[in-house]
Amino acid sequence: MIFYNVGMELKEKILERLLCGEVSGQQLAMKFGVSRAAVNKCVKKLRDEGYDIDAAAGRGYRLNNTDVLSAAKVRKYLNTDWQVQVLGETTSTNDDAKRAAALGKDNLAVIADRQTKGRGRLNRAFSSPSGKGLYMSAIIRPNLAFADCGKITAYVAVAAARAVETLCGKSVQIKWVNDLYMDGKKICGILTEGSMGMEGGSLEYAVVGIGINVAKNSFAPELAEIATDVETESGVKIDRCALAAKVLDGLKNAEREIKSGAFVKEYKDRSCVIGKEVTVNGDYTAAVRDIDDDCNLIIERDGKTARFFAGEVSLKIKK
Ligand code: BT5
Repeated sequence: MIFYNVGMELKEKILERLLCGEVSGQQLAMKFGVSRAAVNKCVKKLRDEGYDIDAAAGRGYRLNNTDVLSAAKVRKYLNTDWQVQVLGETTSTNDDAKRAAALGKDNLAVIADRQTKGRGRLNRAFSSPSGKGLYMSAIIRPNLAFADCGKITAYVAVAAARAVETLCGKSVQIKWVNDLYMDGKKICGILTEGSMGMEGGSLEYAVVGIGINVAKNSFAPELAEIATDVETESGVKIDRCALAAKVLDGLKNAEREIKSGAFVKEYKDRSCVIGKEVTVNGDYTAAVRDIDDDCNLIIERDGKTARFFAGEVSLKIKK
């Protein structure tokens, strides 16, 4: 059953209904208490946005193409309660979500078809071309003390890995701390930003930005060596709306899982760095020994061990 939000535009409601199968203009008009002309106008708008909608005489409207990003379609797949905003283009969905979080929004996911200034950690660029990936930032407000906030990115990595793996059937590894890999190449990066309450010393909100290379992509030469996409690696075309919903559903237990650390075992099991030789910050070579219960990295160099928090270092796995 579909629940229509009171604030939803008629166009979105019609799209949501079309996603469930063929329906006549008359049925739509009656269902939403509007005129046939209003329905026709919305169908025209949807066609202008790229939806391929047939209108067969005596039968009704049928939606043919489905790989279009839309809030209605993400909602169709969701099993949990999220507000979803879909944009054609934006600079960075993390910036959009941070602005909304500062205004008090919660449970909101901002998704864009492309980003003109998608970014990773330390302001590094994250390539975000149209039609190729899922670029999404979600506002979460788990009640966490400062000490637990370092685990947010790791938790999101596990949620995203599970979602991709469920939909494409191919296993996903995690490169500490925020990258997802398939067969030795990066398919996804995660950028967590947030705000701490000054008085209580606890998290006010976190914006978790997730960029997943979904469809076959021809990466620029400097990226082609290290990046890949889910379709190339698994042979499966994942629907971006279904993927968005799966990731969001997986974020719903953030507070409980981060506090209990229940996800850490899976984070470690998926690690592609434990036991490997790595280059740290492009500077020196070390061996990764373990990841601890707080998701810190433990390395060994010249017989001495050192522990790193998320964000402190960048790793390159040695071949
Ligand atoms: C990340 O940082 O990979 C985090 C990326 C987060 C992107 C999401 S998309 C939605 C939200 N809005 C944003 O603006 N950001 C978030 P980091 O680990 O620092 O990796 C950055 C490095 O990954 C770059 O320097 C490139 O080497 C590489 N890279 C850039 N684009 C890539 C892509 N599409 N796929 C794989 N690797 C990429």
